[in-house]
Amino acid sequence: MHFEHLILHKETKSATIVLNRPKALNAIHEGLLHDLKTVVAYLEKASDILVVVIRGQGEKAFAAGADIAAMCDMNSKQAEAFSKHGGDVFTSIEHSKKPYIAAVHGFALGGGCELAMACDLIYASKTARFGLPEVTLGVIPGFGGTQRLMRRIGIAQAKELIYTGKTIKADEAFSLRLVNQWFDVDTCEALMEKVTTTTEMICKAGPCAIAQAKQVIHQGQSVSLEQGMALEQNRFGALFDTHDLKEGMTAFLNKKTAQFHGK
Ligand code: DAK
Repeated sequence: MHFEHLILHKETKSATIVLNRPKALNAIHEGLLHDLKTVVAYLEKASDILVVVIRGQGEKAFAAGADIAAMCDMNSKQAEAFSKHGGDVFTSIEHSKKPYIAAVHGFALGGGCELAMACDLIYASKTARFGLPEVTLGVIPGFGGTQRLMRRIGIAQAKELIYTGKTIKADEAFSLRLVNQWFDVDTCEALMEKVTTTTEMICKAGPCAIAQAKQVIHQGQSVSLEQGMALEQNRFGALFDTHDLKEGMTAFLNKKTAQFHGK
């Protein structure tokens, strides 16, 4: 598949989406959003792909935000449409059956940070810099940042980051629990090697179970504990109708490695 603003690498069971506008630090404009929407929809249907990594092209940035040059002359209607377009694409990542991992090397600011937060896991190299500097431009985060940041790190810390627009390093992002892990590496390639350890573990698990776990955790965020437990019990039961569950449990009892087929 060919895209104008991103590159898709498919490995045996995983895929990597590379945001490919390095001259503009992978800033997100309509064209990149369009490509992202297409590739996410394509990967959703690709039964051979079990986990997806997103990274930026080049050593400087994951993505330095929404494209300021493209936004500068928008009127309110166009801006709202742009915000909705980005919001919908990022939500399709959050709602995907497959885990998405943001591999952040360099700047993940504004829309770049929002894209990372739409992913399930965020791993960072020591060069990573996170922030939502929108207010310094006279705007607010428009791709879900006001909502996802507080859900990830709590309302007080989210307000501080959003009101100040400050940029934080990988270790601080880790202590705020914005990122899952940061690694003492200074190249994107070295970060990707670290990320591979996790993608390989996910690829060995049952895809139906991963999909259900993702959905239940996500839906559980906005319901009561009782409703969340009921959801979990329902999905737990449903997995007993899958071949994957029989395969996983039979393989364990026979001391073999399970061969899952995602059904
Ligand atoms: N947009 C467009 N171009 C960008 C960019 C961006 N976000 N960030 C960097 N670039 C471009 C620079 O203009 C420069 O282009 P040339 O001058 O070479 O043509 C090139 O990338 C290299 O950048 P620098 O020369 O600035 O590189 P430095 O290493 O000196 O600085 C930096 C790196 C990341 C500190 C700096 O580039 C920077 O501060 N960039 C902007 C960061 C930022 O403010 N990001 C947040 C963007 S706002 C909404 C929808 C969405 C959003 C909000 C509302 N609605 C519609 C309501 C989201 C908003 C954002 O994400």
